[in-house]
Amino acid sequence: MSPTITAFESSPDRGRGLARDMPVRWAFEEVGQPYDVRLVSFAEMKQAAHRALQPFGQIPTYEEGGLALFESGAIVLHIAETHAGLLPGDANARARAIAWMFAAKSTVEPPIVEREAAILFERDKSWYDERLPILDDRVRARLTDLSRRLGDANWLDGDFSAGDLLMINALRRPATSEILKEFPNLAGYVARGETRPAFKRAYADQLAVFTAASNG
Ligand code: GTB
Repeated sequence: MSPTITAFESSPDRGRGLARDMPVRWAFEEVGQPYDVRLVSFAEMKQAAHRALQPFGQIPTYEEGGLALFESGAIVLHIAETHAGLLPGDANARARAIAWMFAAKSTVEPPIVEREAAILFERDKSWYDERLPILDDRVRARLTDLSRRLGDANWLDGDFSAGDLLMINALRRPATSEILKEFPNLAGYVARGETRPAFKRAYADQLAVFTAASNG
């Protein structure tokens, strides 16, 4: 039986692939694993049945057989560990790819998300104009180091891995788009990820959900 994930019934990102079912869909597509999607409304996400799968009342979740998982990073790691294609076979290279997954989630993504939250929720606050440049610089500092490490390589460490998948996913957030332009190699890195056939299939599938909801 195929695994089942949850995604927004009607995504607030209007089908731009910014919600966190996107990296999970992308991972499934990279490894060639078919999957089912159960769409949930905001109200359903907050109910006990969904919270039993996702304690914070969010998407995505993952269910297969006796296993239920939450956290997009943990789900991508599980997919990568149980299928060929997203983690190297060599033990040391595999450990390094997993380190890049953690770097994406715990070093690069947090300042991006913090900047995004300020833009969305603090625009009318008295401190906003002073705070935004501080948040810009925190993002810029991470991207400076990442850009230096990537250099002119295609991917972070050898072949494309789950580390690249999560890193590109973090860099795709709109809060990065202006600052990303200052780092042409990172902009190219994101574009390379987005041209992968697996990315395109995942993107099209989540866009189809939004389009169907809009037309329905
Ligand atoms: N750490 C968790 C993970 O990685 O799985 C975070 C999951 C998460 O943030 N889920 C969000 C959610 O369910 C959707 S992705 N939110 C509902 C809630 O908390 O009540 C975050 C997201 C939402 C919307 C946009 N957007 O509109 O652009 C982008 C990203």
